[in-house]
Amino acid sequence: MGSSCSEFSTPWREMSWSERDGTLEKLRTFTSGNPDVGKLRILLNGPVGVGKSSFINSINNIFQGRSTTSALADGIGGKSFTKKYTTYFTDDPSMPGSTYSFAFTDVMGLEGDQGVCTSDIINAMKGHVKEGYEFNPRAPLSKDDSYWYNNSPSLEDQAHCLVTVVDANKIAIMSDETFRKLREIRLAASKLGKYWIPQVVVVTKVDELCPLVKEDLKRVYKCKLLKEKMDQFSAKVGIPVNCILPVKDYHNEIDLKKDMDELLLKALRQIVNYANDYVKSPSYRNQQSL
Ligand SMILES: Nc1nc2c(ncn2[C@@H]2O[C@H](COP(=O)(O)OP(=O)(O)OP(=O)(O)O)[C@@H](O)[C@H]2O)c(=O)[nH]1
Ligand SMILES: [Mg+2]
Repeated sequence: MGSSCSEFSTPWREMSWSERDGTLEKLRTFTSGNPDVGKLRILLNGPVGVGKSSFINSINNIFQGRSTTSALADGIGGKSFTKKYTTYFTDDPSMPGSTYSFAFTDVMGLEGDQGVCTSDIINAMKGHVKEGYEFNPRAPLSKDDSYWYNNSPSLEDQAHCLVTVVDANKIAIMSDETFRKLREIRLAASKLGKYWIPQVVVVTKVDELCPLVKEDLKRVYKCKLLKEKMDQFSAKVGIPVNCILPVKDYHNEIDLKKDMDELLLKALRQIVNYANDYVKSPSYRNQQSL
């Protein structure tokens, strides 16, 4: 890293850096393509402390036009700070009481023996986990727990896009165990009956990976190191690189920054499109539960 950071002469992915306002407007007025699904549910997962909650807060900041803290992020890594299955809606400031047509579900991080069990994430994906459930790393949610286990989830209870969040700086040192868990979750997403839940990867903390990117976020697609990390992650988990999107979350900024918003909204637009394709597909229209 540091001075050894090198760049491609031209960006390897096209990015106009002037789509924020247009994308924001489209997302503000967007409605789900399936009348049975009011809110597209985006399920976040990934290792502890990678910026899952910060990503939700960042998106909320953009839509509120100011700094917010709805999905509380933690300043100290280690154990997972988020412990409950919690769904976050984004308020529409132009219409008090109403929220936009996408919602994020935040779950506990999955690293090591202090992380959430993969079966809990898989159950969350299928819509079996009820709102407010507190994850227990030592014991996954049981089918017999009728208070917290939803036996007959509707399409709306299920995840419509699985978003795996990873820290750009940690990809090289992620344990085999974490990769195994991520792969298991990915395979489960592809094996839900004949249905395939779309998956997107959000790579956070790109500012910490490379000083040139930290200085100017527009250099993100020129950074060789980041491209290497994304390729590495893609190969290990089996997710195509075009489904992997780098961002810098809002964490210590007070004011909104346009380039950060461009990357965050590019990611959100792809996530919402995939989620909508999923609920719009004729195979799901009449399907009540998995
Ligand atoms: N530099 C930088 N720091 C970030 C970024 N995203 C998140 N952080 C910081 O990383 C730390 C962890 O962020 P969280 O959002 O709490 O992570 P999490 O994945 O929700 O963590 P758990 O709920 O504990 O699993 C916080 O100190 C954030 O401020 C980013 O893009 N860049
Ligand atoms: Mg969290």
